[in-house]
Amino acid sequence: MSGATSNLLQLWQIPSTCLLFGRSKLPKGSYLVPKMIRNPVPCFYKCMQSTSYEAVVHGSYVPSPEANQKSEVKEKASNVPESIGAFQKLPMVMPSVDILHSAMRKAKRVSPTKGIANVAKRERNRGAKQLDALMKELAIPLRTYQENFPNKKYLHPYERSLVELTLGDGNYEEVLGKVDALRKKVVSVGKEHASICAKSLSKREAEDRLSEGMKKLEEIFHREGKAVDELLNIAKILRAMPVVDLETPTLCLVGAPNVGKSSLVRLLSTGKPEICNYPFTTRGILMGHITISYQNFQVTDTPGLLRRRDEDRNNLEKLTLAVLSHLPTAVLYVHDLSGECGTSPSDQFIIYKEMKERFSYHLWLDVLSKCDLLQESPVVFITEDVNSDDYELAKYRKMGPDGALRVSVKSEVGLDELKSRVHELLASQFVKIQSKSNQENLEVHG
Ligand SMILES: Nc1nc2c(ncn2[C@@H]2O[C@H](COP(=O)(O)OP(=O)(O)OP(=O)(O)O)[C@@H](O)[C@H]2O)c(=O)[nH]1
Ligand SMILES: [Mg+2]
Repeated sequence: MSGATSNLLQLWQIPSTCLLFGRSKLPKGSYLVPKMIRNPVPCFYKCMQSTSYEAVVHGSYVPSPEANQKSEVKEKASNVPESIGAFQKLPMVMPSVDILHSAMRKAKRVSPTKGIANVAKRERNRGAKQLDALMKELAIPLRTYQENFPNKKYLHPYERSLVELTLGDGNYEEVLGKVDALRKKVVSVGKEHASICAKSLSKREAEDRLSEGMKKLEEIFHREGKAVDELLNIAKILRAMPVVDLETPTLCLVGAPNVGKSSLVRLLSTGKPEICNYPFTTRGILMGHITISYQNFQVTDTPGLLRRRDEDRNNLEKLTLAVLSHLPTAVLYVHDLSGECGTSPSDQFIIYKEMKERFSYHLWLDVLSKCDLLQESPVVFITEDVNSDDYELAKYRKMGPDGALRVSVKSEVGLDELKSRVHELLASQFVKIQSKSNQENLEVHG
C-alpha cells in the first residue's frame, strides 16, 4: 500500500494554553466593559444628534429601516444550519492597531463640504465629518465580523463541539459579545463628539472638539480593541482545524491512552503523529489522508479514552467522543493487553464495551496492538463456577474481542492483513456513504 499511498496531514491540537484558554490567553472577565461605560449616551443626546450633527455630516451610522431589514434577512439566512466547513469561511480579522491606524488616516483626509465661506462653520463641518468618518471606519469592520462569524448554535454539531472544546465553553460568544460592545461604544461616543463638534461657535472650539473626540475614540479602541485581537486569534485557531470531508470515507483510531494508536496511524498513512510512551501524547485530532488504489480516504488519530464517566472526561477525551458522535466514520479500535500502556485490560474492556454499545452503528475493526509483547498462543481457561461476566473478561484479557486482529508495529506482525482489512472497511464505508446520499437524493427529488 505504501507505494500507492499519498498523505497529507493536518493536525489541530489542544495545546495546554488552549485548554486553559479561559485562564491564559483569554482571561475570563478581563477587558469587560463596565456597565456604566457601555451605555454612556443619555437619550437626549440622541435627539440632539438627529437635529444638528447628522444634518452637518449629511449622513449617519444610524441604520436606516432599510438597512435594518437587510440585516434581518441576513440573520434569517444565517439561521440555516451549516454543513461542515464554516471555519474556512471565517472573515479575515485585522489587528486592532491596524484598524485604528487605517481609520485615523482615512478620517484625517476628510475635507469640509465645499462652498462654506464662514471659517467657524467650515471648521465645525470638517470636525463633525472627520469624527463621523472615524466612527464609521472603526465600527464597520467590527460589524462585518459580527455578521460573518457564525452563531455557534447554527454550526454543524461537530464544529460546535470543536469550538467549545478548543476555545473553552462560552469563550467564542464572549469575545464576539465584547467586539459588539466595542462597536456600540464607538458608535455612540463618535456620534456624541461629532454632535458636540457640530455645535462649536468658533474655529478654535471646533478644532478642540475634533481633537478631543479623536482622542476619546482612540483611547476606547486602544483599551478595548483587545477583543478584536482575541477574535483574530480565535479565527486563526479555528481556521487551522483540518477540513473534514463528510463524503470521504474516514477511519478513526480509538482506544485507551498509550495503546499504540498513533503508531498505527503512522503506519497506515505516511503521516507523522507524535509517539511517546506516556498517555495523552496525542493532544488533538490528527487528520491524515491516504490514497489506496486511486481512492482517497481520511484517517483520524484521536486522544485516548479513560475509564470514567462523561462528566469527568477532559476536553481531549471529549474531542474523541465528538468525532465518534458527529462524523460518519469507521472505527479502528486499538486494545493493548501487554500491560504496557497504563490502563489495565479490565478497564480497557469496560471502556470498550461502553464505546461499542454507544457507537455500534459505525463500521468497526478491533486490533490487539503490541503483539510482540504478548504470549504466542493465547489459552483461555474456563472453570465451571465462573460467571459469564468473568468469563467474558478472562477471554478479553487473553484474546481481546472476538475477531480482533493481532498486530505489532515493532515486529511488523499482522500489518499486511491490517492494511487489507482497513481497505475493505473503508470500501464498505464508501458504499455506506454512497447509499445514504442516494437515499437523500431520492427523498429530496420525490
Ligand atoms: N513493543 C511495542 N511497542 C509499541 C508498539 N506500538 C506502539 N508501541 C509503543 O507504545 C507507546 C505508545 O504509542 P503511541 O502510538 O504514542 O500510543 P497512543 O495510543 O497514540 O498514545 P496517546 O496518544 O498518548 O493516547 C510508544 O512508546 C510506542 O513506541 C508495538 O507494536 N510494540
Ligand atoms: Mg497518540
